[in-house]
Amino acid sequence: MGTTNAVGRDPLVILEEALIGGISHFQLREKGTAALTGKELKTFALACQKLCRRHRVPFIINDDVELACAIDADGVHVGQEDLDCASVQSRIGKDKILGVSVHSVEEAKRAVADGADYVGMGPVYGTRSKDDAKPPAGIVGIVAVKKAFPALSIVGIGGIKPENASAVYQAGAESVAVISSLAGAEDVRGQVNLFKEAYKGAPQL
Ligand code: 3NM
Repeated sequence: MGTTNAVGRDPLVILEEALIGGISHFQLREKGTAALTGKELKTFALACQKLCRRHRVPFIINDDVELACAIDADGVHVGQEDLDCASVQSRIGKDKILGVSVHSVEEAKRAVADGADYVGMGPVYGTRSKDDAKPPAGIVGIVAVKKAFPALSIVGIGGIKPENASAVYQAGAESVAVISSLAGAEDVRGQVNLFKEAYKGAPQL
């Protein structure tokens, strides 16, 4: 999530509610024309990090390896179009979390070879939160990557809500990454709980 996803609310309040609700990880993804940059972005990132640390939740930064290194974030997430994953791994060090967006078994294979700790697969369903999102792929990609790499942590992303999350978990995703369904929820804490319920009700194959 980033500041532009907060739909008129204070993004730090949304984050804190989500943390209290029990999210396992937080990724700062500050994108778009209204996105914070430079000093303002760093200040915002530090505020997010402080909240995450208080709740002992890993704080991951999307794309911006420099910022992640500067503030000692817990990890970095990169897309296929972004920096090369192996060089990110060497810059952040092996003790940090490295996530990579993948869309096929082939991309997942490379991510694993480059040292990714998890892969993000999406968009599973239709999304309005990413301008350059690919067409929704459903859960088939997750099933294929899970079959090829049973031990790999797969995070489903794109249009995921409590109502459709069970299918994503059942397909083999260890977890789901969500923007609008949480950032837009009236009761953010309650929404996190609904995701947890969906997880409990969907034992992995
Ligand atoms: N990445 P929402 S889809 C950030 O397909 C992002 O890799 C995607 O937001 C991918 O939960 C996406 O609002 C947006 O659909 C997810």
